Amino acid sequence: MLQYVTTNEGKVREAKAYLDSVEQFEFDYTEIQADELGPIAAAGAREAARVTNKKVLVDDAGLFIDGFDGFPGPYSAFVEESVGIDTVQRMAERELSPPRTASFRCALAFCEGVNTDSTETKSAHVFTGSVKGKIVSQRGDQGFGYDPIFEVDGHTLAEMTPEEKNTLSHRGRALEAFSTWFASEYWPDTNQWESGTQPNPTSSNAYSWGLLSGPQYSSSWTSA
Ligand code: ITT
Repeated sequence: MLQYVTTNEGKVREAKAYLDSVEQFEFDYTEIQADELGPIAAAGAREAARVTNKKVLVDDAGLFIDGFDGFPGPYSAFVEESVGIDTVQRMAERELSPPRTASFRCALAFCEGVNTDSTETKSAHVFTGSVKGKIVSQRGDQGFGYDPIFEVDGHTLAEMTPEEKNTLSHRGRALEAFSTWFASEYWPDTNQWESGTQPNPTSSNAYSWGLLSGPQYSSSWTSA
């Protein structure tokens, strides 16, 4: 079973709509200060895996508004909690001309604990997904966080079910990249979708995705 390390039930709902063997795991990892989501998720995954010695996934996400140079980006949680999404939408409406473009990004970091022959924590693998959209007045009552003010192809993310959101969202794309890599890594000789991280068929289209590389994590998977 994969442990989805988050306090956010909305993220878990979307992960469960995509992967079979995943459960919410509340672990308070240290959030490092960084401009990008990948290193934050990777450091969190390594810490959670080191302490628990379980297979963990850490999901760090953020809204990057083009006209605000990517703000709130890695500070999205702080901004949502302190001023709220309505204020973000009104700021965008007041300061920016339409179409008020933005992207939502997700970095999903996987780590599986410590090496058996040493006490070293294994590297984290980081999978990213992003989706372009625009900031609009609130619509819809599904989803969570910034979903009501983020529109993609004429619908806000809050107007979609978790399954619909997964087919085009930042998280859906990161989950797709992760599950493809995970199946090839753990069941290279079998039908990769037989067990474990079985993707929901509605989400199995080819998506754009990316792998990050750096000292804290490795990217041993290359694009198909
Ligand atoms: P954890 O750190 O415990 O996972 P969190 O909600 O703080 O929970 P993030 O730091 O990744 O997670 O989220 C940053 C902000 O972006 C936060 O305000 C979320 O509500 C929001 N957010 C994350 N994913 C989102 C999504 O798919 N749709 C809308 N808002 C999202």
